[in-house]
Amino acid sequence: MRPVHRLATVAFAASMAFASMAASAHAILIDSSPKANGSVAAGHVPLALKYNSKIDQARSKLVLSGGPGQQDVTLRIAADAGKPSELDSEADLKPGSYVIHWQALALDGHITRGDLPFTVGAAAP
Ligand SMILES: [Cu+2]
Repeated sequence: MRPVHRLATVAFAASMAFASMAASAHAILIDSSPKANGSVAAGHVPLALKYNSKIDQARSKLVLSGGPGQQDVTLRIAADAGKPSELDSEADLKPGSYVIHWQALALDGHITRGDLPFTVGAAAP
């Protein structure tokens, strides 16, 4: 192989590697409120799941399960308030153990899923 061909091959391989990196920019949960396995006081609880990339909020999903009733509730996701990489919601919660089952659609078309467990303790006095 002549050197010029070798160089072209390397450049092509590099561009393919870059393309596959860009295609794998699906959503990874990097922070949340409540924190995973964290605890918050009972009452009105803001919920925020923060991702490493922009989310299609209209086609993502948050389902809350647990608590005294143990039934699943689909949470309303707040419209983008200048936070395109977050899924934000809120709930009035009694003491108990909860899990948010989240499903996030990233702009690359990939869906990721995960669970965010947390505990609600007695209301602050
Ligand atoms: Cu992806």
